Amino acid sequence: AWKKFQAHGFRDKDEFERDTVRHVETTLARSMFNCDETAAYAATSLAFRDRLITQWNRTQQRQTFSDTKRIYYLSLEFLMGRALDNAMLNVGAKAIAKDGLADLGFRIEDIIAQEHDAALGNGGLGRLAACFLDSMASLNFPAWGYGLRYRYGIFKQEIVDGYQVEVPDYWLDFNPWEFPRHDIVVDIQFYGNVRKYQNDQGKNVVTWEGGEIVKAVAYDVPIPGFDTPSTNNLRLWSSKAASGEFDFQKFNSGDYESSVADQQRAETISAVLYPNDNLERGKELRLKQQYFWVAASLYDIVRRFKKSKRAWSEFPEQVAIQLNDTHPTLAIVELQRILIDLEGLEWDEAWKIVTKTFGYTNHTVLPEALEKWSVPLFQNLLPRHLQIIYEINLFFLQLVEKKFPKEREILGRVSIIEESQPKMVRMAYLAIVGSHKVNGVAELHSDLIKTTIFKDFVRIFGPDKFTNVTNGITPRRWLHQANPRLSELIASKTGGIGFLKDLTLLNELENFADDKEFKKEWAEIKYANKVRLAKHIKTTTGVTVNPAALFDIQVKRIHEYKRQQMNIFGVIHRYLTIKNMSAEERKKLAPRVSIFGGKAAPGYWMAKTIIHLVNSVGSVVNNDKDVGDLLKVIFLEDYNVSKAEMIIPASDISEHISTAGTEASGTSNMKFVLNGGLIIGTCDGANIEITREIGESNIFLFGNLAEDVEDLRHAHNYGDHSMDPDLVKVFEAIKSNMFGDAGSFGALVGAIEDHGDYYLVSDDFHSYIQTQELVDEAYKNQDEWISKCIQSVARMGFFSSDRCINEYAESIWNIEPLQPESKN
Ligand code: 26Q
Repeated sequence: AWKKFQAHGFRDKDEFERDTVRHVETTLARSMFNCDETAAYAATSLAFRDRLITQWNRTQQRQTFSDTKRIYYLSLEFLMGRALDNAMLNVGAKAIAKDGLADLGFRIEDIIAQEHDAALGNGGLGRLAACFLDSMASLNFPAWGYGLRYRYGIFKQEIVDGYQVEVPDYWLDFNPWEFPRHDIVVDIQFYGNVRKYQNDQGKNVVTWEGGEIVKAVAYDVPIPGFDTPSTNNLRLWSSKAASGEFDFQKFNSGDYESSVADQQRAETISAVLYPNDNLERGKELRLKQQYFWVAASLYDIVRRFKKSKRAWSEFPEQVAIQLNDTHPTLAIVELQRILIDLEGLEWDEAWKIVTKTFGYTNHTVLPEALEKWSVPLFQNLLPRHLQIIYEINLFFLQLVEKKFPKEREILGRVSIIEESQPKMVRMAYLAIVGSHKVNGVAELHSDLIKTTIFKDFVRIFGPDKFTNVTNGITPRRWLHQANPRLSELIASKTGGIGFLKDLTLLNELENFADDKEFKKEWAEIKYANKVRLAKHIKTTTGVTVNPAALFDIQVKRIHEYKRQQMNIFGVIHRYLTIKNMSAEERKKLAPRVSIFGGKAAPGYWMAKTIIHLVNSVGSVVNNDKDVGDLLKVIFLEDYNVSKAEMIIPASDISEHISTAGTEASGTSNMKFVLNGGLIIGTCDGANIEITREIGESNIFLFGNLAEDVEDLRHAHNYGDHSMDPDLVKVFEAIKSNMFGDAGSFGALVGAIEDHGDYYLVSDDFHSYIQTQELVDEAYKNQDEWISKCIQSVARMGFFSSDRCINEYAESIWNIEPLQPESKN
């Protein structure tokens, strides 16, 4: 199987070496004698990039000539991580590169580690977009991603004295994976005025005039498929002043500063990724980013369609646009504007085309994350778009009125305009009205949106408009790349690497869940992965952890709903328990390492307090001689995609413990199980489907159910609730200044004790602690534990993003793959 791959890579290591040396000596203009790791990384990347470009051009040509439908995936976030390792594996030439680099005096791991993560995303939503690009290319779908080329991705996190400090992530210094397209530039308009008049033929026309123009410049990133020559495109837009470098007129008239300021203002649009995850804040610059990116992308898509000289009515047969959350919802309005204002179509005809083209994916039910924009802000920035939104709303409300003539109240509830002070545009409602399909990202989540936040819309449009597509992950990056030894072991038992293209082939592993030899190798690989993480912990935190201890990991964005606070309270409970034990009792305890990682949004005070508490508990526990190896508490700095690739394969148990009904899906739960770790979790998001697939006996579920959350919250607010006694003891310990000044943690404790415990930490604490004790017991029986892990992996086939993309293709996009041309 590997032989076949090499067709897209290098013939042999000599060819690889020749190309790499040539890039060192010519492209980089350096001599091989002073070629350091940075230069070796650059040259290796360029050598692989050359291979990708050839395949990429072929793929694009073929897609153009075949003239079939394309998918456009619009996402403000693409959390790609590193590209070189992925490129080597997808073209199937990593072994060759390894040998070649060794000849040149380098270890391939060190070269891979030179690359800076492309961190153009916050968390789950951004990484999902990256997994989808991998699957769409690997399945030979003609698909383009469209996003923003942020100069600064998500900030780098440093921990200083236990507190998070944010450092800008300037990542574009040297990026061999992007191609500037200085010939693909789109003018984007903001502000200005709308004028309506009759033209010479007596037709009513609308123009949008004046305001300011910013240029959008395209940068293309090749997306290689796995085991296929198909190489798709990710197009990222960068903003530039319309007047070029700076305004010469202003410059010559002596107004130098303001000419530079204009340029900087334009470049600000694509300067920085907003670091909020599941929180919206209504900043004008964010809306500017959205329109800038959406308008440039649609201009590009429409231009490509117009080349085909087809009738506009065929647009939805040629183009499917998927909206990754509401962030690109303006695309609906922009396409309607293009069709009626610029192309002269009638409203109804245009609107039919628009709604057939778009699909909207919802990723949250949290009210604070639902996007809303103030009408005055909109009016000023995008006056014509606001008019069109009002028009869309008018027609929509007329339809609702006709359907429910006796229900006046429904109109206010579903209106795209919220009648508040100021009025607000509800982006999710606009996205629903302007799309032909709306999907949630896991079964429970898709059910919840139908019965809660969007229930009126289900009555209006009927249930068929709403559907579920459970998330998935790419097994290429999250198994083959992150855990090569496990991938190889699986390949040896499932008939080669075919499982990486059809993950249901993992089923074969069921036969080895009790195979002694296989289990031994399995355990050795897990241990080696834990040793690797232990080394990383030692070098980054100075703490020594025992790789034989149970590694308990929670890595994800820090958020109250994800309940890292419950985890650390559980750790404190464990610490207090150990302190009260006799030496005899301590001997029976399973040693544990509690590992946390994740970024807090810079303005999210409570999340930052959680990080501070974890670090404070760590410095007490890790230095307590009584405790020794029995408990260590680690906070890993700057969690990102490349660190995830090292951390996830090293888990024994990982935590997915959100308040039931709050985590739309979660995707790291899938990554952990696929890498042979078990999980402790609530009945939330995709945990439920994971349980159904792998079996209840292979997962540690606990806590209240989503259907009971509302009543529990109600009880809290009416004083009908008493705090969990174990949690009270934990709070007493915190209040005794055991982990430093209790005042720093007052808000965290207060939110639970005095302010309604919105995320139900107290309600779930007891079952959480009990379930952790079950984990301790289960881990002592290593033989059974490993069997559970193997059985779980064997049943994870469903969670491939390939399955997920095939579902989108069939039920939303109505599109088929385009087989690549054969080599000859
Ligand atoms: C919105 C407006 C203004 C500024 C920022 C935002 C914003 C940015 C990012 C809102 C939300 C996000 C990210 C959301 C997210 O990552 N959601 C996660 O999506 C995953 C993929 O579907 C799910 O698995 C997670 O459950 C969900 O939390």
